[in-house]
Amino acid sequence: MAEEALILIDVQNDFCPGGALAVDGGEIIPELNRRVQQFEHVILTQDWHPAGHSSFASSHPGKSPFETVAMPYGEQKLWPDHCIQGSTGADFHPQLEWTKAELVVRKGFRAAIDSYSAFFENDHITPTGLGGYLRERSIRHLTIAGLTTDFCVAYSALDAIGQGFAVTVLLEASRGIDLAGSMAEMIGRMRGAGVTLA
Ligand code: VGL
Ligand code: ZN
Repeated sequence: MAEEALILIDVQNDFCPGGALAVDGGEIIPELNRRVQQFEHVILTQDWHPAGHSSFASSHPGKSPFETVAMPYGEQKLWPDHCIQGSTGADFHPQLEWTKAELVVRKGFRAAIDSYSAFFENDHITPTGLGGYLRERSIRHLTIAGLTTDFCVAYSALDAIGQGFAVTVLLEASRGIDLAGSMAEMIGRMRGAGVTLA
């Protein structure tokens, strides 16, 4: 029988108040904990960058966070240093009850390329392995929530649809960065691709 899974995207301290790239991530923790209880299978992603990662503005002299640079794989938005491997900022929010999670997918660990999506790096070619893992386990329906709505949640949802999964995104259990209209744009793209927005 087709199985379903809950995928929580990047519910990490650096995306929560006080963190390096903070959105209102703390607000959604109680709702995420309720969802974790409801699902049999829970998977987490963890943004996991080496120090000096190429997505950090600090790695590009003269550039500031939220500017864009051309990378060999396309345009890349630059961010404040965040989610550095082993740092407190990269830890999951302390109130997130994630003990039962069956898999933690780390992404963004290659210095030269960023990865918003849980499925592919930002070249849209290099897989994380999650698609194969889910298929092998006969998981066909994904419910996705977390941080941030307009980047890692949205790109994960779009790639999941592209991989043939049925996808629901829990907007009320997600929070976005909203740079230059990115919330409206990415919600529109998700709706257009056939993501169920709940
Ligand atoms: C994210 C920007 C940089 C996210 C990760 O989790 O949405 N955004 N790295
Ligand atoms: Zn990142």
